[in-house]
Order: sequence, then structure tokens, then C-alpha cells
Amino acid sequence: MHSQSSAETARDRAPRRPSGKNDERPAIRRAVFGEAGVTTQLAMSPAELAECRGLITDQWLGRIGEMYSAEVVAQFREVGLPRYHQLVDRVDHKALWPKTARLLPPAAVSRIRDMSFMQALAAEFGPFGISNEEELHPEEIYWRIVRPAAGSDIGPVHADAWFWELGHGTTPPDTVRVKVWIPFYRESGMNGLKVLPGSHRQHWPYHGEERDGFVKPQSDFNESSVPMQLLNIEPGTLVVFNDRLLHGGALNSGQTTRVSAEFTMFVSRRRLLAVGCTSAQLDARGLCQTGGLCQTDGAIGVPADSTRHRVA
Ligand SMILES: O=C(O)CCC(=O)C(=O)O
Ligand SMILES: [Fe+2]
Repeated sequence: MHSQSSAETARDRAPRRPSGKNDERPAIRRAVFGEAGVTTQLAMSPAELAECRGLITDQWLGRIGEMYSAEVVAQFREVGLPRYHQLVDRVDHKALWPKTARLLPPAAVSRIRDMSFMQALAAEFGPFGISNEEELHPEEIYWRIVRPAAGSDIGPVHADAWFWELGHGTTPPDTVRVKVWIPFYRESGMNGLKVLPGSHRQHWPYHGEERDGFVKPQSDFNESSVPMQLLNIEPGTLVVFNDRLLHGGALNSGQTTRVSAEFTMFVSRRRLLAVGCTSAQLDARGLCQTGGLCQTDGAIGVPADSTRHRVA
């Protein structure tokens, strides 16, 4: 099991040095756009955690109520979200939970937008938008359920950039995408998010294939050969990560249902440049294509003869 700090390199934890524009960047931006590509140093308050859990629980029960009787809803309310899997044979799990049923309603997003952790993100990245690739709500924050031992509840290892490259959603001009993943119910060491620090600076081949009626990315390397690290973080901790970082949900080997939420920030590129990020850091794709910082040869898990994925 890896500790929370394992996602950050020694350099990212190093105290700021007095000289040099880049060295004055605060640690969160430095982690996301620097060597690690991921940080777990922000967390919501206990009150915010409780409120988010309540907002998700309300939507969970409301959705069950759309398909089942009040009696069934009462049974699920009684067991609670972390023990959802114990009653799951009373419902059609797949029919209940398409992504659109897990997008928090605008009123909930607006509550979350007002929370202090959102302000901490804005202090770090500047005022930001939140993506809405489902085009259902102006800003989309959605949650996931991962039941114990349910392989079908987790997707393959990926970088979120692959989804955007395959045409999921539109990124506003002059913005940079940064992802946020937050666990709400999880068991230490048993489930959660796996990441590969530093992978955003390497090239990872993939292709698009149809799954659940959508073209989704699938890696062209063997996942089991990639040393993913399961993040051991408390509920309410934010995982803020680079759009090109390899990550994925871990198979839930615990006793309770894992629940997390996520959203994509659209951050102003101009502002990031103004506060010391370099265009090379913000455009890792350019680095890969020009062979700059991105050392692709011998990247872990990539066959030596693999061809680079071409971005249209
Ligand atoms: O929660 C998961 O299982 C996967 C999360 C993910 O891919 C993301 O947050 O981008
Ligand atoms: Fe992802």
C-alpha cells in the first residue's frame, strides 16, 4: 500500500526556492503540471463532506424512486449507500445507473460550487469552468458506484485526454483541462483510484473501441505491466490531476460500496502562463510529438515497436 504522498515526487514536496518564476508556483499547480501530474494535498471540510454525501444520497434514493416503489426506496435508505450492494439484487443495477442518472442536479452543483474547496481550486488555478460533455446541465459533476468484487463497475486504465481526443465533449479555446476526483465512501487499501505519477509526460498508445454504445479508449499496452499506485486517501480528499495522467478505478476488494465523484475544470491557459507555468508544461502533447520532455522510448508497459498514437 502506498501512502498519500507517494503520488508526489520529492521535487514537488520541496520547499519553494526564492528565485525563478517557476519556483514560485504554489505546490498544487507545480504538482499537476510538474513531474508528478497529481496531488492529494487539498481536502474538503468535514461539513462539506457531510453535505456532499447527503446530496449524492438524495439523488441515489430519488433515482431508485423513479423506477421502484416507496417500499424499495425505504429499504435502500435503511441500509445506506455504502451497503447498496447488499440489496442490489432487488433492482436492475445497469438500468438504474447510466451516467446521466449520476449527474448531480444544478441545485446540488451550485451548493458544491460555493464550498471552500472550490475557492481553494480557484485561488490555485484562477476562475474556472466545469465541463458538461453530456450537455444536460451547464456544469456537470457526477458520481460513481463501485460494488465489491464487481469488475464491470470499473473501466480500463486511461488518460482523460483520450476521451476528449475521441470526441467526447468540446474544450473551450485557450483553456487547459484539469481533473478532480473525490472519494466519498471508500475503504483504505481496498478500493479507490489508481494513478501512475509522471505518466502524463510519457506517450501511451491507445485506440477507440465501442463500449456501451460509445466509442471509448482502450490502451494498447498491458495494464498489468504498468505500476499503478492505489491512492490511500481519506474521504473528502481531492485528487487533482493532469489530463494526460494514467489512472483508473481499482477493483473493489473491500466489503462496502465505493462512491466517488469527479469533474473536469477548464482553466484559463493565459492565466496559467501568467503565473509561471510554461507552454511546454501545459501542452504535453506537443512535447511528445517533438520528443522534448516526453521520453517515450522504453516507457513502462509500452511494447518497443508500438507506434505513437496520432492525434487528429
Ligand atoms: O472512479 C473511477 O473508477 C475512475 C475515475 C476516472 O477515471 C476519473 O476520475 O477520471
Ligand atoms: Fe478518468
